[in-house]
Amino acid sequence: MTEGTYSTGTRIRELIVTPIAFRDPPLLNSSGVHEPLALRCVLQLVLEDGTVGLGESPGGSARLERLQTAAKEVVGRDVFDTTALLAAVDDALLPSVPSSHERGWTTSAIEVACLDAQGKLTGRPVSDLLGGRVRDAVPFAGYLFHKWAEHPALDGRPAAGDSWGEALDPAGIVVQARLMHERYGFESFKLKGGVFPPEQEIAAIEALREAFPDAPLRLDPNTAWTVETSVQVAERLHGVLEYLEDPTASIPGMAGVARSTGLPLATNMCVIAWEHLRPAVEQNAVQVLLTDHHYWGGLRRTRELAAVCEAFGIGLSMHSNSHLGISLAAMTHVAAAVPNLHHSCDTHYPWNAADDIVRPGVLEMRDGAVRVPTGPGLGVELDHAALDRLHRLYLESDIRDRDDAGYMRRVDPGFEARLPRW
Ligand code: GKR
Ligand code: MG
Repeated sequence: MTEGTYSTGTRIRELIVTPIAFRDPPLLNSSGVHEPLALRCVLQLVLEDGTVGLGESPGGSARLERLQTAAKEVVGRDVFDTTALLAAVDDALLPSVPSSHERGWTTSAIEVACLDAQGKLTGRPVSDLLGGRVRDAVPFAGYLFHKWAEHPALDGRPAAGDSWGEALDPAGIVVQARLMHERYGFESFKLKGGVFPPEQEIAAIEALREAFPDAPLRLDPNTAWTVETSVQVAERLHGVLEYLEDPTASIPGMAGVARSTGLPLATNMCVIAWEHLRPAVEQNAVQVLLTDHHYWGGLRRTRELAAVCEAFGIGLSMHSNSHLGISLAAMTHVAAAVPNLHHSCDTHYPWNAADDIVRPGVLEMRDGAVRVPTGPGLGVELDHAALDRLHRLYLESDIRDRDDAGYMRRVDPGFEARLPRW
């Protein structure tokens, strides 16, 4: 299509990037603990006819700066010319951002905003623009974390608790899973591990199995274990877990574990860019890939990734990080349009939903699933008052980059984020 074919109304007038901060509970992981505020960037892609496409990206100073660079690149381009537009953004970032994975975070957020705008212009949901949905609701897993009861009092801030309470042992994890089930109806669970010695985390999984005899379970220690420890845990939990996620680091490390166990291994850490697929397949390092449109370059690229996984017999699940409703909507649309989604998707949403920046009503987590929005675009509406409030919270806070280890050290000065730890 030549440039002249487009209507001027579909040209991009402006990309507004708003950094925000929202409350996050003290969730523990192998790097430390979540700070009281998590960061995201909200994108509003404004077209000449006034249509606005929404996007959401992880925050942090480097990602914010890249989005601001990209904002200059997209002005004047046609919103339907997405392939060329994203290539231009990628080219603009290339000199300063050599990692294709890192550039993927920026192009993805912009692609989602373009698709939202395209959906609004055509009156079709984003899932239709991805080929149509093959399911009306997308299943998610209850994402369990060891956690403190409250954020400690620091810097003159009072201690801040939440409605989930403490979970520092297997019994606490089961209580949390029951709450997740009661509040959202989750039928499958993922436990974030790498916090306590493997023996305790095996006990937590066994306690979950007893409490939920039929629920698919998974465990993710974020590379806290050596190959040897990973093999031992895999032996103990074979037949209990549906998969073991990132027990150890790197493609060769995961391949070493895979050679000694029949338990499927999953990753969102060692296969995070296109160039990782070939060695992972050659070494049979992973049997399940956790996709994440936020860094695989967008929703269309995620569909393409799903096709590659299908070709190589790799199962598909979905990764998440602390996020809000624009991301949840995008995750739901793409998950609905991927036929070979084999597992329920991850989501942090229950931990952060109270601070959402989209209006309530569309994205309800019910029976462990989110119904695919059927309105135009992503189907969600920005709550401008909530966006302003969270932007002010960002400006007033001194958090500019996620630092789980640094925050942990303020509470436990001897903490070392050493991996593998066991
Ligand atoms: O939120 O602490 C966390 C998680 O550990 C997150 O940072 C991971 O990226 O959820 C993620 C995972 O599955 O590895
Ligand atoms: Mg993971």
